[in-house]
Amino acid sequence: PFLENVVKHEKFLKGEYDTSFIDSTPELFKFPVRKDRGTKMLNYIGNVTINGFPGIEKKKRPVFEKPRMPKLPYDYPTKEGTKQILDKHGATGLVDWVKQQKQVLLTDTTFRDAHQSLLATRMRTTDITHIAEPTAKLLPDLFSFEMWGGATFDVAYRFLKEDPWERLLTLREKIPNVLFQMLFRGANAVGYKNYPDNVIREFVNHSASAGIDVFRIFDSLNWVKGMETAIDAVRQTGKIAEAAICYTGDILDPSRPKYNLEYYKNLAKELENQGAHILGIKDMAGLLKPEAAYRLISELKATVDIPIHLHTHDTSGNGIFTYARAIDGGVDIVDTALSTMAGLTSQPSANSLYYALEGSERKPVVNIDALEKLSYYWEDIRKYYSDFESGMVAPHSEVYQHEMPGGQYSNLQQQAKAVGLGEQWDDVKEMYSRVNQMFGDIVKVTPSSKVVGDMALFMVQNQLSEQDVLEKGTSLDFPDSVVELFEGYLGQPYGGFPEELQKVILKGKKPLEVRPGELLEPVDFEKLKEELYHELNRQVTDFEVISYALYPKVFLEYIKTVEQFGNVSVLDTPTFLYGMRLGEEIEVEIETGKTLIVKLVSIGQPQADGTRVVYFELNGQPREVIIKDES
Ligand code: 3PY
Ligand code: ZN
Repeated sequence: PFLENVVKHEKFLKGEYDTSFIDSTPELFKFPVRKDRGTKMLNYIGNVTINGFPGIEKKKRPVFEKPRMPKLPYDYPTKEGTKQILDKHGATGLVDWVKQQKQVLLTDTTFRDAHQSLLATRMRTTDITHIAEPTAKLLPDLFSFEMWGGATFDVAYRFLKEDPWERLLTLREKIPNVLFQMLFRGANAVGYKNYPDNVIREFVNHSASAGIDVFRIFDSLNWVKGMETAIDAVRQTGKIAEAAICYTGDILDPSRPKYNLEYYKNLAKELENQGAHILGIKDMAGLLKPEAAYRLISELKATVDIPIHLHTHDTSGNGIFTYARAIDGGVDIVDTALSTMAGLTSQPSANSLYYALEGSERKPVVNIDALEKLSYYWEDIRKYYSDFESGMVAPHSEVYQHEMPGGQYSNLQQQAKAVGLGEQWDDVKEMYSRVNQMFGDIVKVTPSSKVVGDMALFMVQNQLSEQDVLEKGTSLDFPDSVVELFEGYLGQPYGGFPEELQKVILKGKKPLEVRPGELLEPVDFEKLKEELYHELNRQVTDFEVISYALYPKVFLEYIKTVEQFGNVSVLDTPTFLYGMRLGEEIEVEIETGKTLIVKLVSIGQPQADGTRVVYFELNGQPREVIIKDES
């Protein structure tokens, strides 16, 4: 690209540059042999065909039906929506509009939380972008699409080998009419630890400029101080700061008074004073029971002036009932997913809620046929990812006991298996709730939920009781995440840490009492850019620099994969996850208008060095690649 710029420069074209050094410097013309894009792609396909994909049981590529797409006339209009209201009237204009609506508004989470909670966040960009334009046309009346943030950011790099910014930019082009919403973990951004304040600001600015309109900001301990920087940063961009309270405990249970109605009312008031445009209630585990929802929402409506946006998970099977009562209580917006991506650990179904509110003046304005047609698409797409399903097939009311967030359940289950505790999964769940009590009954959501999970595994594995931890603690090597929590690196829990346990865990170390972001050295982005430039040997974008600041190792690992295999995000998902069947032919559009036709011809026997030759045809020409068989 640099040379291209030089030779296109007007001075160069006019011959005003002295370029004689080019003639006298022959080494400039020695280029490294670059593997072309086609070969890199064949290497990827050959490799996944022979060695499989991490997390997927090795098997021949299943035969999938072509996903059903809604059929729309080519000139079907894209109606203006909430995005235009925000762009024309600003954040307060949008908030006023929300307040004027009689019907309940819907956020669709299919693009983010639904697959984070059902399919371990593995949904690839191509499967989302294919349905994006029809979705924009068919659902113009939604409040927003939750389509970014949470775990999607690092999973994109780590497992899908694609660029999360690219997803955001592409979707924004295809969906111009409805607000885009992201989940933002306050001082932890889209990571698992606190970042310096300037990283938070930089991230918010770039996300806003790339297309995010609504930032749902939460703190994993409901610590308002941990949300301040993010709320302020979002307000400065002119976008919408939805500050969220994580719902935990049970306001109906008098034996658990810590998180009572007063607690939530005080927090709500505090967040409103802090500048929130919308109050989010983030019920990440699905603990908010229907009657509690009615009480909580009606009391909060009387406490704050800003609209209220409720998020729940349908794990217990009570999600629609909870929403119905929250709607009676006056909630303004609720989070739903398209039916085939809804239910269980995901959000309640939009389709079901539509029918549940038949006859109510608050029934959402949405095209039910559109919801059904779009659901067909997701029913077909979901099959690609079946190996990432949690195995939960029925409502799971036990969630009221263990209080594990929707997105954590299958993860922790995998973690337990990995350390040999698969058989003791029921003990781990029980220990999870005991650890919560031991920690003083804390909010459990990423990343604090991970700490509780780590400690539960640690205690089951080492057969420790609460008493053992206190008595033998000084000789125990606690998981790092547990030590960091008690050091104050995730902020301060409501009511403080249990002192005796904190002393045992910290072994004499002094805990933080201020916001970690105040102490963390600001990141020098110019310096980081320079560093990355040298590392990658090319110009880097600001987006890349931020990703590198957040996840240095994961980001560089991703870059390495791209160097090895090219841009694998252009492959269809069956090929990406399962490779190809013998004799199969696929088309890959490597860039707009440039399509490669790939046929898998045969696979050679393993050689003495463990490699196999894989024979392809690429656009009709024979090509072979050598793949190491890892089996
Ligand atoms: C996340 O932080 O990714 C969550 O979805 C928390 O509920
Ligand atoms: Zn959620």
